[in-house]
Amino acid sequence: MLEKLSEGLKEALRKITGAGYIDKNVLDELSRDIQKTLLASDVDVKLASDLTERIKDRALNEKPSGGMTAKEHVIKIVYDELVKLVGKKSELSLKPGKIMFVGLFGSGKTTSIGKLAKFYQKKGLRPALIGCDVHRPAAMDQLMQLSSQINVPCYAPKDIKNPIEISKNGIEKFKKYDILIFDASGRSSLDKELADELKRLGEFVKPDEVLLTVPADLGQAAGQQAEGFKKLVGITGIFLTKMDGTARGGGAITSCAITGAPIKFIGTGEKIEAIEVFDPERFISRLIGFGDIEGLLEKAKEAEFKPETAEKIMEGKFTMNEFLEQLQSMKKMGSLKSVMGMMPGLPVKIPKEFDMDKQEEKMKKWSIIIQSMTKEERETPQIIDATRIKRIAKGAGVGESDVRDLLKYYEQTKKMVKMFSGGGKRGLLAKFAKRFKGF
Ligand SMILES: Nc1nc2c(ncn2[C@@H]2O[C@H](COP(=O)(O)OP(=O)(O)OP(=O)(O)O)[C@@H](O)[C@H]2O)c(=O)[nH]1
Ligand SMILES: [Mg+2]
Repeated sequence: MLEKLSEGLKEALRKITGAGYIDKNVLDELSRDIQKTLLASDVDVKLASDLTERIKDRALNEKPSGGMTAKEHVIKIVYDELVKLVGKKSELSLKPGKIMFVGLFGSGKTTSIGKLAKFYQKKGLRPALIGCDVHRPAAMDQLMQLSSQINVPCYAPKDIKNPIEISKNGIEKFKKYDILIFDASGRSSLDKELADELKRLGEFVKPDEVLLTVPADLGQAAGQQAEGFKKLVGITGIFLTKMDGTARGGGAITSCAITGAPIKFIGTGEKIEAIEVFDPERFISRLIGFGDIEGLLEKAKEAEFKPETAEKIMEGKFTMNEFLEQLQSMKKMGSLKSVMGMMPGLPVKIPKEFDMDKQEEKMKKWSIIIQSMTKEERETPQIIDATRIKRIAKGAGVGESDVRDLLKYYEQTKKMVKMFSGGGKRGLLAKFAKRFKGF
């Protein structure tokens, strides 16, 4: 997600870290670099230039606080300003309530409803879905299908054509449930008819949240859509979908932030787990490589990935045991790459081959290979020589080249982990991350 933007910002900051001292020239270059990378992500030109002006101005005129070096101070300013650019943090309610989803055709409403229902389910609340899209018969089927997939009850009658009547029945039917999620109709554009229908439905349902799904691949145009819905229908927040696989996410986020309707969630894939709570500070610190410890631990908890393992990895300990643990939870947790992206550490580039998403077969094989190793081999993989490779391959029922493959990948991963954990808890950037937390 947002790899180019992230790389661009990290690269700009790397230059600061590498500069001899901070002067106007260095700051000018930093501004140019940041502007360039923001524009490439479809951020509005004026927004980007105002931002870099503020960064320069503050860097030249403010004194570093709390024993920070001049470089740390500049990085902190960049971080601060980027956080402001992507909006305010909004508190996520975990109380029972009603949530209505609105959005245009294909913006990801139904998919996001599934993700959110699952999200609340994991938090111990009981969600139920109500289908109010009376215009597309297929919409009801889709919602029904989704609900059975995630084991959440759903009321989506195809024979009732009045969304208010459906809501009424649904609310009555799901009295005992905590979170009621309403899937409203969409249209190809926000016209008066759609606005009226959504308003009427809203007046009846009285939702605690009205979430607008907007696809991030619209770039800046996402903000215009959000503005339109905000004016005509009223929304309490934005669910920014399809953040994966678009280079224009920066434009989508910043333009939505301007509307004042907070981004509450982002969708990062088609799968039901591909949902993230949007928190500007965590989002930016991850983007620029300061890590997202909280996010990492939260994910670890969800995936039943032992927190001790996460901690060991952060401390730079990474034997075959941690590697196996990692392989086994990879499917649930997302790729190693995304997990690494959450770790504090040097803003280093992650090679493409670390994207393990599509390598499930290989991961299965590798798990079996590691399970065929002795305790000693797992703890000190360096001792695995040709004879041992032969034995392990035989035991696992795979070729010797598969074992070599695994050892190579393990070594590479270990190197990456070392780079990322960068001196562990005492590492320079880990120190940074801690310091920034206090602000
Ligand atoms: N890559 C990616 N695809 C997504 C995401 N969210 C939704 N989609 C895809 O976008 C397409 C449309 O999603 P739907 O959930 O059907 O959208 P909708 O707003 O309910 O559409 P209508 O009911 O037709 O108005 C589907 O193919 C989804 O898989 C996301 O975060 N990432
Ligand atoms: Mg739908």
